[in-house]
Amino acid sequence: MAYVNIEVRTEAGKVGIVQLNRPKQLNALNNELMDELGAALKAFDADAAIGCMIVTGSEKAFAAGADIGAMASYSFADVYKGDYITRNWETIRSIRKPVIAAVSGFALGGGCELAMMCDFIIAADNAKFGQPEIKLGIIPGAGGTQRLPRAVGKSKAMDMALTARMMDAAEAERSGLVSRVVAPDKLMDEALAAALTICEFSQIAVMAAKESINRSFESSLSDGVMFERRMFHATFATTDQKEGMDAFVNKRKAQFRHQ
Ligand code: CO8
Repeated sequence: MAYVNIEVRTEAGKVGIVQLNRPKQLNALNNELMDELGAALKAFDADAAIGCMIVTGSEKAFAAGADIGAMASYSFADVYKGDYITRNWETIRSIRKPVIAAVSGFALGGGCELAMMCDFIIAADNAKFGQPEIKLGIIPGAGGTQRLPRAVGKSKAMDMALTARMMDAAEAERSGLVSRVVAPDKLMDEALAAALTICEFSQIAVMAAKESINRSFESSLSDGVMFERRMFHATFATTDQKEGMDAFVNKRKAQFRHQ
């Protein structure tokens, strides 16, 4: 597939990178971009050589939200019956390998929601997160009212969604929305280093850890712990578990074969 709204590349043959590329619109998310993003991530997910993915934007904007111009004239019937802004926003959730969001600049509305759909967020110190949909007479529609309170708690999520105020990178790190903050010129290095670290581990264990953490958001504590226990048991069926433990015992570096 030839991409127009994103740029796709790999690093070290192991990390798949998707860069949103509508700079004039601050990477506003439209159907075409979301189709391309979904296709690129699915292709990386299916590629045995790829162990981790990074989604990023430009220095000024990760993404300033859904494309307001494209949405402006739609009626309730259009958005409810049609597939606009629904058909392809959730593709990223079906990706089984880790996806890191490397966020610089604005991550607003659907941009903040897209970052939150990734597995974790590394932010540049100029990042700004927000759910300003209320200013447009709408509310968040791609999980902002659900994932933001899980990430930062009710009070901050209400504050952001109801007043439209933006959260800077320092507050986002304090609040647990992002895992690390670095200088803008170090953002991709930091994300890449994290991705390459992940690539060194057993892909089966990495996928099982991701699946188990995601399960915690969908289940009771006891069900989640039981799910984790069974996944933990299952890792003992892999050769990677034998390799990882043998390498530790014999004081050598493990060579995982993802089996
Ligand atoms: N959509 C379309 N175009 C945009 C968007 C956007 N979200 N954001 C910025 N742009 C465009 C501007 O129109 C402008 O274009 P032009 O140069 O042709 O006038 C260009 O990008 C640069 O923007 P600004 O001149 O405004 O740049 P500033 O640095 O002055 O301001 C801001 C940057 C603060 C980011 C400002 O552009 C802004 O407030 N943007 C809108 C932010 C917003 O409201 N986002 C939420 C959108 S709604 C949403 O995301 C709902 C998601 C629901 C998903 C549901 C799926 C199922």
